[in-house]
Amino acid sequence: MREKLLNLKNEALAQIIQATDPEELERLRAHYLGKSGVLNQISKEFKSLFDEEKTETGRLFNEIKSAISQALQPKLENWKTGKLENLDITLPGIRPPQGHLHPVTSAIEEISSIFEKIGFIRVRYPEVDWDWYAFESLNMPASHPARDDWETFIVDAPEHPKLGKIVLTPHTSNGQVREMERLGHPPIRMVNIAKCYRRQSDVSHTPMFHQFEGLVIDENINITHLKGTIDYFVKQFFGPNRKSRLRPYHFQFTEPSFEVDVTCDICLGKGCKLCKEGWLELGGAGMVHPNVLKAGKIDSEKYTGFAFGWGVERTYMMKSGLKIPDLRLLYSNDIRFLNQF
Ligand code: FA5
Repeated sequence: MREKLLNLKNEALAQIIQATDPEELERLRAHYLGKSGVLNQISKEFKSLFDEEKTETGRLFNEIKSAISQALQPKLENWKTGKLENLDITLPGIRPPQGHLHPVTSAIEEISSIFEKIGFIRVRYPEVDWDWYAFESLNMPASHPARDDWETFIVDAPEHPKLGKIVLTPHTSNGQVREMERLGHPPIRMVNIAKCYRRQSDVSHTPMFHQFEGLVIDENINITHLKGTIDYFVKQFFGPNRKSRLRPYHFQFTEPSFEVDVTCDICLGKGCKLCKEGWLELGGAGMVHPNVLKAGKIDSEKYTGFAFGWGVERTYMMKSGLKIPDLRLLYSNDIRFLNQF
């Protein structure tokens, strides 16, 4: 009996809350509280209860009857008088909680659109790829010491007779030869943005991060095109008062190779406590090595090209006003941190 009464109460209150017109409310009142309504029918079953149960069940019965009546009455009154229950239309609305894109996703969208404006095509290549594309075709034969820099995760799977082992791509440069194969011939202007993986974790390294890789191949491409493209990106992404510079460096797949720096957002190149003599390191770049063009079956006598590859997270951190003390925070899924962006 107790179960039956409690279920009845829940069912009645749910129907009253959902009722949208006075006729429905009247029908519910008759159904539950009327002379031949459900509650009166139940009260007839009281006779069969033991004496000790009668008092307890009677109290519950009265409570439920008055709960249903209290839910019905004001709603019916309001309909009759034309007043809508608890509704003050002069109060400001309550904004429903609204999510937003992850800062790294926003950065990827911004980076893509900056390069697309000057004719680059956004592409995406596998994040789990063959050794051939990640290393061998990039002028890094098996057991070349330069490979160590990429601290690569190798998948425990059978090797391909020609393409070698399967790796979690440690950089987006695996897209270079893939893009040459896709298009077959220059001109090539790609921007490849994808996840990369390395066995690294500290304040400036995450085991999973993103890179964006630019690759341009055509006739008569030289370093001035590389520098011009970098300058264009730096002004668009960081602002017109920021500058870039190329520093000599070494990568197996570019010759000559550079590291690209951008002026510090605090001191704008003068030098301060937060930067190295006014400059922050953005990433690698260089002129595509002839061996890489050969691996992509492109005539290295006729065509030249440049490439660059930078971390999305680090590049985003160098934007004015963003001070992220630990890169790993970006992937900690802490809503208090992410809400700030
Ligand atoms: C490379 O990965 C080269 N493939 C870049 C390149 C492309 C050079 C084309 C020449 C031509 P490097 O290992 O320096 O280079 O990484 C490039 C950038 O990726 C770094 O500057 C940094 O911004 C980012 N990066 C590298 N490892 C991590 C990591 N564990 N966490 C976050 N960002 C990282």
